[in-house]
Amino acid sequence: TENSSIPVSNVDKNFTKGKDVMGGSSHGAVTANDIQTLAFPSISTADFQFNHENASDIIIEKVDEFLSKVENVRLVLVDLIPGSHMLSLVRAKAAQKHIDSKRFFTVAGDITRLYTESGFRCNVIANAANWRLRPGGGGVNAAIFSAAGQALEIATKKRAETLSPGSSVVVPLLPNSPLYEREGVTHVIHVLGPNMNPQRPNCLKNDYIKGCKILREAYSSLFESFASIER
Ligand code: AR6
Repeated sequence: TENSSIPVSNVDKNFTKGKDVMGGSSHGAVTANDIQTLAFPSISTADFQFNHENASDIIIEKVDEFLSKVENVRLVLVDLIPGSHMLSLVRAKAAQKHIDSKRFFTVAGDITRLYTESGFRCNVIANAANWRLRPGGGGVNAAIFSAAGQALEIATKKRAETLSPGSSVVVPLLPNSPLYEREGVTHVIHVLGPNMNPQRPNCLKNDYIKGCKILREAYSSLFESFASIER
């Protein structure tokens, strides 16, 4: 599905100032858009039907842990759905925990159009993938594979054939990929989260002990992959 008509709302004021920047850090001040930024969707909470309260607790825990270890990075949780339940849960919990709102915030919009729709540059985006790392299937996976062009499929296959739940793989984009050219996205990180949907492979049948463990591993793996990308 093509969702490009949905406006980006709720965009944090901290980054819109840096709109002019594209590799402009050699002159003058570092602006918000120069900071290594990972945009990520909420893993497992739509098609994979993971409980939103549990998922939002885990996002907050993992974001907090990562930001206290790694400097000069920003994390942005993105959801296409206006008035997203996940985004409101996460925003409330982030405020409660006093997480620095310049380093972690939420954006309502299409993760494949953050720059063109809001002037917000994220050099890395995460994908809530499937275990075969295949395009399509709906959700954010279909959106990212279609926005990046066929080259993403080929580049992905070079890195990995499959993913196990809780793990991730970094795929660099070629400069001629539409996502790179148009949005400034240099890498996609595929992540496979835990699945609670009986119609999808590896269903955990509401085992939230296992499910939460795998979701924690998924975010740890995602953030470590992000930190490992060469600047
Ligand atoms: N931009 C930003 N967020 C989005 C977009 C988008 N273009 N599209 C969806 N979301 P889901 P999962 C949000 O279902 O639950 C796929 O078919 C969505 O609102 O994409 O991990 C894969 O192939 C939700 O908050 O991923 C797997 O088989 C979040 O992205 C399976 O679904 C994740 O929703 C993975 O299921």
